[in-house]
Amino acid sequence: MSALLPKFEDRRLASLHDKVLDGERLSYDDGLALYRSGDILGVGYLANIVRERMHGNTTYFNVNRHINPTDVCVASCRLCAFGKQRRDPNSYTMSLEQVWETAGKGWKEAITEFHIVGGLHPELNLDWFCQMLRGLKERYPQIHLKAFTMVEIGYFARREKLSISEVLIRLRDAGMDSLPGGGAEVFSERVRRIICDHKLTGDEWLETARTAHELGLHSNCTMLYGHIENEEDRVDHMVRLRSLQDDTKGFQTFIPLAFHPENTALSHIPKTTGFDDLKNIAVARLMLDNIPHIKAYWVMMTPAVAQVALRFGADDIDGTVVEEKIYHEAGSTVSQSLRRTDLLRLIRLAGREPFERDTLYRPVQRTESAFTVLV
Ligand code: V47
Repeated sequence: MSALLPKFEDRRLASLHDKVLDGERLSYDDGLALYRSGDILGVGYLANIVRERMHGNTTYFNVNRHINPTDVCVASCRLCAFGKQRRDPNSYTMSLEQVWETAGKGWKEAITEFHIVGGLHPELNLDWFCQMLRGLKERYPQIHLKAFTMVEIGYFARREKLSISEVLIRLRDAGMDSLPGGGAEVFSERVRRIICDHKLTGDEWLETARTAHELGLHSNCTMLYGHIENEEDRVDHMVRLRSLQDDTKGFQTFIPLAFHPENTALSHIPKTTGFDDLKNIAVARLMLDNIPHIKAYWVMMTPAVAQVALRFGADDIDGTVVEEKIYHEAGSTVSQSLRRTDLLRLIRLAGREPFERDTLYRPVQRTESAFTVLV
């Protein structure tokens, strides 16, 4: 019998093993113990139990395209290499026609999602973004619009002197179908003061997400790690997301995001390691027991590490992306795009079963040039 029990290098993991097998919620202190453990295989083993209990062998992916309408941003966050000042000759802002044209470029297989985020532009008003969404829906009615981080929503509200829910309702009426998870960074105010002092606070991010969920909109959530945060900040971030999710059930997916330091004001900070990237996936799967999916975003962690992450708690590898600016401005050297066949191969060679999903995790059936979402 004992030969069948896993041997943990870190004895503290043995007691967490019982909790995981019983489906018991892990505490803040358990989260810290996981982060402090050097036994990456033990932590990954525990996370894989939960991952397989929730999703079996299935690994989700989608066929999507990112669109960044502008990189002009009033926030100047130290963590970011993407945002530029309006007078910077290297900044860009697309016209509405350019956004609609860009949306149709760079893909052959029918895509199911546009992922749209951008800088906080001082001159583009809410009406401009509503027109952008309407124009996309007119031209691509079958494509899901996952658009605007909670940070952009908060900025629109301040700029237009509207409430968060008024902004969300206007955008929803114009075609926004759900929201991505960006801009959460780490909720600790001590950390935010240094890495993103002009951004909304952690509480404001959470309240904006709560409002979106109460309006029936789904969103994702993220955590930026590998800068100046400590393990307590990471666990606190996860516990706060978990607690909101207990109330709203609106988060679909958690995406841990590794800080990329190049071309940022924090460029002296070393890059994260594969060990830390896998650890964050695994701890997230174990702590966020009420968030259905954990995404190994291949752009952020490289396709090679994302593939291994599918055995450390992740059940989603994101999509084809097509064009990526946020990580590439910050020094990412991976390709900006993977084909659907590349994703299938990565997933299958990890011994997992690929499942093409739409943004809301419904199955997608496709011929080469069209798709049907099965509901
Ligand atoms: O909001 C910015 C982060 C986010 C850097 O919801 C940086 O499905 C690392 O949120 N190094 C954008 N990270 C990416 C994002 C995302 C990606 C894929 C899928 C989904 C989803 C969401 O990236 C930003 C910010 O939190 N970020 N600069 C940087 N230098």
